[in-house]
Amino acid sequence: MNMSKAYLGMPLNEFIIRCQADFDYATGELSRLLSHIGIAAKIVNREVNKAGLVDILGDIGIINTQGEHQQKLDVFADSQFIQALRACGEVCGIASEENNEIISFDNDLSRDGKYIVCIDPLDGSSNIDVNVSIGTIFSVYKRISTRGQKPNIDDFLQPGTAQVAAGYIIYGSSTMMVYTTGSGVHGFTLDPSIGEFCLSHSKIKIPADGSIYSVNDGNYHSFAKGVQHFIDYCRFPDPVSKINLTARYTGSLVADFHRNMLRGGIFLYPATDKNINGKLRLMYECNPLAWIVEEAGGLANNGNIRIMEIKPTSIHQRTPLFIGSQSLVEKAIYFLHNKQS
Ligand code: P6P
Repeated sequence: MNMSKAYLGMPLNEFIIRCQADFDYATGELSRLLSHIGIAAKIVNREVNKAGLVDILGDIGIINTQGEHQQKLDVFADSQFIQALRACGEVCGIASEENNEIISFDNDLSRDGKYIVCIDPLDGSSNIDVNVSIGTIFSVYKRISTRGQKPNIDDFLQPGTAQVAAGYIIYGSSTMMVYTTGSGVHGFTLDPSIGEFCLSHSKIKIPADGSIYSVNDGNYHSFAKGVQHFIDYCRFPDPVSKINLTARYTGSLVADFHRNMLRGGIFLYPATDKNINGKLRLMYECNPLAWIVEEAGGLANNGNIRIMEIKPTSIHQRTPLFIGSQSLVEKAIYFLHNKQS
């Protein structure tokens, strides 16, 4: 779509449909899929916003595939996005953080679906009870297997470069949906008075330089020497440029990423003693955010290669993550490879 025709305040569904013309193969299926994600996001948002008032807070005593305590809102969000994606009829199956195996939508409508979705229904859930922003992250691929059949694992183990859509919802001081389909990154803010996501950030670009670094400093001792040297660089003013970075870390990936997208900065979750392959998951955290940041002019790397070039071997595999403003990610990778002692 000619972005000049997009006006601030334009509702998400209208924007999606108008952009549909950008895609040779789009005959409305991707538009319908994204619209259904928006519907589920509004429902999850309603529950997140009143989590403190109803008995939906807290731990349900179940450990998920990641070995993390499932929170009630995690389970609710997972069910809402599964329901919405099954109902849209364009998705034949999903991989979700909350479910060990892929979920095939085994009904006539969905079996013919053209897409698969990888999703973290509610990322940062440990922050739910303390009212810190949390988020949903999703990634959309075209299926490889024959339409009409159940999807198989190969439909899901595609590199991030094969994504056709990627996005996140942040449930924060306001609720926003940010996504890309390869024609830039666009942000929509939920207007509760009309229950619509409305265009608020058109063609988001991450500042090439940034003054924020986001890392769990408690892991400093177990980082590789190059990472420790990069963090030391961030902590002290650059002797030449005198740039002095600011540390910001919420423990909620979507919140830290979104702030850096708008202000500039780097988020890093390197390998640690406890998570030797990093903590964050490739398929439904790192790949979608990597495409979004690259579309916005930033970089996303695992310390050696672009995140989106990693060939997946498991739907829940983890990866180290360095993501954000180009200059800071390049600097981090430089330290990682040249300051190892
Ligand atoms: P740590 C939340 O559990 C999460 O997956 C991301 O949202 C967040 O960036 C990260 O883990 C925080 O991990 O080890 O710093 O608490």
